[in-house]
Amino acid sequence: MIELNDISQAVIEGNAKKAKELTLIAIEKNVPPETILHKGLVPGMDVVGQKFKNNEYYVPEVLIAARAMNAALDILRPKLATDAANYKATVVICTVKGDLHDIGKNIAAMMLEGAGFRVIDLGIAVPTEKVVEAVKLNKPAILGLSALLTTTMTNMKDIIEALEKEGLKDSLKVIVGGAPITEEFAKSIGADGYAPDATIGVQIANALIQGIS
Ligand code: B12
Repeated sequence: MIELNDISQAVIEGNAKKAKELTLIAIEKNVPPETILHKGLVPGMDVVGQKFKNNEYYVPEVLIAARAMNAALDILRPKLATDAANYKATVVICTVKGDLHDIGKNIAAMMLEGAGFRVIDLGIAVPTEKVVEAVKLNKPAILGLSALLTTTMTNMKDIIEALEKEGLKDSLKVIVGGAPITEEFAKSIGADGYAPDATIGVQIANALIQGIS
């Protein structure tokens, strides 16, 4: 019997091979992908975050754990995805300029995909001009922005201002997320939604596209 704790442990140890193997075994045993994500992988990363905070882990250990987490997410992604014909709306998502944290953004992207959105992921440390370009090109209903650093969260404001300047803001809704973000901050920069986690992100995205259509 596969223990979800073992999956958490593989992330904590930064053992990508084990994290992938255990995720595959769990899928074979019909453990729902959402359960593997929320009861296995995410709690593992939470422990890593705690250890980093308490100076038990340093950047290299965190990086190795993040690789293990992302390797397992790669396996889960197709299991959560919806087929192309049934997309509800397009979401462009990225981590903002100067910020390399992508685990939360990847989870949000995956959950949105699983909920029926077409997700265009621009990646990490994306310059404001690139975001604006991608909005022009893909005309998404929703733009999802992630920032994990207090020094980079202000770049979300720059993006919203740039979209306003180009006359693009009225045609889409912006959802912001990431550990330092708060509801107040989201409001203060003119975002349409704040997602403390990916599940709430999906709920907000669903509510916002109803408002659009
Ligand atoms: C992993 C990690 C790293 C890894 C990142 C690897 C990777 N591929 O992502 C590495 C080692 C590279 C790293 C580097 C650094 N890090 Co770091 N890192 C973390 C850590 C431990 C975990 C973050 C994480 O993945 N959490 C798990 C995910 C699942 O949670 P999440 O990101 O919050 O996402 C959820 C929600 O927020 C939400 N969400 C997030 N984004 C979005 C977007 C949308 C659209 C939606 C809908 C939802 C959503 O949904 C997600 C899932 O539910 C945090 C600690 C913490 N408590 O957050 C520090 C932390 C963020 N890092 C920190 C720091 C200081 C750094 C460095 C500056 C360290 C250094 N000295 O070099 C560098 C900066 C590099 C850079 N330029 O970005 C600080 C930030 C402090 C601050 N106030 O700014 C933290 C808080 C640690 C700490 N307590 O000091 N880090």
